[in-house]
Order: sequence, then C-alpha cells, then structure tokens
Amino acid sequence: MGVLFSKVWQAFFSYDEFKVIIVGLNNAGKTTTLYKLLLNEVVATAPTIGSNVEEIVYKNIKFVMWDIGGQEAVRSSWTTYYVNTHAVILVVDSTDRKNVKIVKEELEKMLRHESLRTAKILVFANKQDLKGAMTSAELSDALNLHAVKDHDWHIQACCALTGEGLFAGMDWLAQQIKG
Ligand code: G3D
Repeated sequence: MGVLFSKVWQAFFSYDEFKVIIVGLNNAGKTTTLYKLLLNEVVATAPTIGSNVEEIVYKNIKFVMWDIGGQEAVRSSWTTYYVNTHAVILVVDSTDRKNVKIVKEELEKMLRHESLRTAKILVFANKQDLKGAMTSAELSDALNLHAVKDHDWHIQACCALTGEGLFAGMDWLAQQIKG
C-alpha cells in the first residue's frame, strides 16, 4: 500500500497544479473517499465556497467536491469549477439503485461539457461491503459507460470506509495522466 501510495502521489506531483473534481449524489461517500485518500492529512483547507461545494488543497492538488443532487439552479454554477480539471472522480453508492438514473444523466451532462473534454473519468462503485450493492459491471451498465468513447474512463469497485479499491482506482488515474 505504501509503495502504491507514493507512486500515485508522485504522478500527481509532476503537475504544478492538479485538479480533481469529486462528484456524486449526497451520501454517496465522497467525503469518506477523499479523507481516506488523504489519510486524514489535510494540510491546508479553503473555506467552504458554497453550501454544496467544498474545496480542499492538499500539497499541489486541488480537490473540488460537490453533490450533484443539488437543485438545477445551483448546479449550473458548478460549471465554473470545471476549468482546468484533469480528472473527475464520480462516487456512487452502489446500493442506491433508485437514483442511478439521476447519476447517469448528470454524468452525461458533464461529459458533454467543453471544459471537461480531456478529463479522465474514474467511477468509484462504492459501498461494496453492503448487501445488495451493484457490482461494477452492473453499475457500468446502469450508467451506460461502454457508450462513452470520447473520454478515458474506468470503474472501480470500492469500500471507502476501509479504503479497499480506492488506491487501485487512483493508480489507474495516475497511469492515465502520466501516459
Ligand atoms: P457524501 O460526502 O457523498 O455526502 P459521506 O457521503 O462520505 O458523508 O458518506 C455518507 C455515509 O455513507 C456515511 O455514513 C459514511 O460513513 C457512509 N459510507 C461511505 N462509504 C461507505 C462504504 O464504503 N460502505 C459503507 N457501509 N458506508 C459508507 P453516516 O452513517 O456517517 O452518514
């Protein structure tokens, strides 16, 4: 884990500023994922910049995180945060079958956005520890990921609570960025 961790962050540090946006419905596990990745070592934080948006700066990586389930009016202002985004991490509660259509629609909107044209897409199929969780293959179908041809994407089953799967996902991201 330690070696992998340093490999991942080395890849990040080769950028002056690397911007990752973390999105997902409320309760999907974004905060848990972020803090697990940062190993609770957040060295600098920016104040919350909106009721649904949080920005955290860790070394030279800026994480902008928000709930995509907010009201449409609020959501439209989020596109300002897309600029210079290298990657989008979409965190999904894999047990939440009833809202997966909303996630799919929001993902499609993001993928169409010009500022995210070159962004890599990492989907975390979170909460795999819970009974009834969709597998990554099921979630992939539900989100119609195989139809996404104009972005590099990857789906990773994970449990943000324990961290299982998170670094495998980040390793993919790091390889994409370096490659
Ligand atoms: P959000 O930031 O997307 O809104 P949070 O989501 O990170 O706040 O997580 C919402 C709830 O889901 C939290 O529970 C959190 O502990 C839980 N959670 C996150 N990831 C996992 C996971 O992989 N497995 C399980 N079982 N739970 C997870 P609480 O009870 O604190 O609201």
